[in-house]
Amino acid sequence: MSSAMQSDILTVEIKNRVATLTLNNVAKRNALSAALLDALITGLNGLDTGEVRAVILRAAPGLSVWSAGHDIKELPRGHEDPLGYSDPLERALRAIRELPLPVIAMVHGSVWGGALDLVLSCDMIVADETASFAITPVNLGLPYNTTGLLHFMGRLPMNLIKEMFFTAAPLKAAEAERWHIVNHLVPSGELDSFTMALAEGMTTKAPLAMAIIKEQLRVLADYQPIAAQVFERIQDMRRRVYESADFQEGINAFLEKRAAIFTGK
Ligand code: LCV
Repeated sequence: MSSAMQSDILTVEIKNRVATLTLNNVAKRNALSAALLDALITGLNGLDTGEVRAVILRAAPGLSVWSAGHDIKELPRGHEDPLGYSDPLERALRAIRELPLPVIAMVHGSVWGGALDLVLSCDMIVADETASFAITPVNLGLPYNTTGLLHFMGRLPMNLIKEMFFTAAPLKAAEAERWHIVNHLVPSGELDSFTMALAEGMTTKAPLAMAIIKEQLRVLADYQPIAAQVFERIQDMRRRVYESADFQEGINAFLEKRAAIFTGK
């Protein structure tokens, strides 16, 4: 049984109770624009019909970039939290985390910035030797958001988190396997078949039990008590960063295709 929803930047194909969502904005390296993220959220929300039992999120075949991360051209420019609760990327992360179906990120190519938060929000990650993973706010002068940092803290050791955030350097596939970022690292020729087999293996399991266990794990992992005063202090510190000249410089440098020169102001 196969059906497909076609939009120019995201496709949804359903086969053997597995829905495959493909990021398809090749020209923009699957930069996570509001349009692409809204299509992703719509695609995900259309799957909870009982016909689908597992989801694969992938990029179009053959791309060297899985996703270039948040669309930098759409980042709010100062005086507004660049990764606020209603940002399309944050809505997409919640859509994946709250979907009552297992979601596998299938990664071929490089993953940048907020796309790493997206991949880590999936329930499992299968990658091949071309995969790499980078988190890049220090390239832009952007104060990453608290929810996002908690996502990383729930998955990775603090020393790795700090190295990745402070260097913005891509972590290569073998390193990602060593740090257990990926569930499986497989040869690129086997990536599609391995991932589909993993997904299909879950389609015969009890969907109600799977959905409630996923939700229990989400609620328990996300339960991070934080004092209101601490949260307000963090938001005040973040505001000073996203209102800084450095943040403007970071975005301008990307748009002008040049290296940024940060002054700490
Ligand atoms: C808009 C893009 C992008 C893009 N946005 O191709 O993590 S945080 O906090 O920083 C968060 C806010 C976040 O996710 O920020 C974004 C982090 N992403 C990055 O820093 C990656 C930026 N992109 C690149 O470094 C390169 O594009 C890569 C290495 C991904 C691919 O390089 P390649 O040479 O293959 P181009 O750079 O030529 O990009 C092709 C087109 O896609 C646009 C880019 O502007 C270009 O458009 P034009 O053809 O109009 O010039 N593009 C790429 N990434 N994140 N637009």
